[in-house]
Amino acid sequence: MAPNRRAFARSPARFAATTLIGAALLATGVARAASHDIASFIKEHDRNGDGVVTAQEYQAVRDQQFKALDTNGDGWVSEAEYTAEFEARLNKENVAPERKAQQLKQTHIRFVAIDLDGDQKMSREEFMASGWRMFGFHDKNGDQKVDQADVALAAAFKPLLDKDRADAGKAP
Ligand SMILES: [Ca+2]
Ligand SMILES: [Ca+2]
Ligand SMILES: [Ca+2]
Repeated sequence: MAPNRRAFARSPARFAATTLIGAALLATGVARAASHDIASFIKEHDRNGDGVVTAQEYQAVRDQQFKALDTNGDGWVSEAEYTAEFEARLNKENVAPERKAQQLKQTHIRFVAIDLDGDQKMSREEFMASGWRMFGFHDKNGDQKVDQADVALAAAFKPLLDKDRADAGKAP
């Protein structure tokens, strides 16, 4: 780990970013949506359409995404570039204005979380590191592939996670 990254890992900005993301994920019910999220992840990254996202395939798609995000081609992605891409997607999907404003706020939180050293530039390394965290999160059985086996695992654990949550809500 680079020293500047280590410093940021301890910094209040980093803490605030990860806490906000945690809260946002809980609010949207990440456990409930886990199996659905993996299915969308496969749809978005399965380049050859065999239903499996290999690590190599993911790397290639992620590389392409970074290039597309870096619209002025200076080798890093600014928050403006990052937001513009997301906003274009929301516009295409005809998202309601109030939902759009909320989503753009999330975009800022995501940018801060990906920009590990806090220099306001999303480097390729930072973008890839964030991608591998996501890949690892979806690869439930840890075989370096994301496929239906991971969807099935997430679906199988869903009732357990839901039960934990229900129990947590009960008085002791
Ligand atoms: Ca594939
Ligand atoms: Ca950075
Ligand atoms: Ca897997």
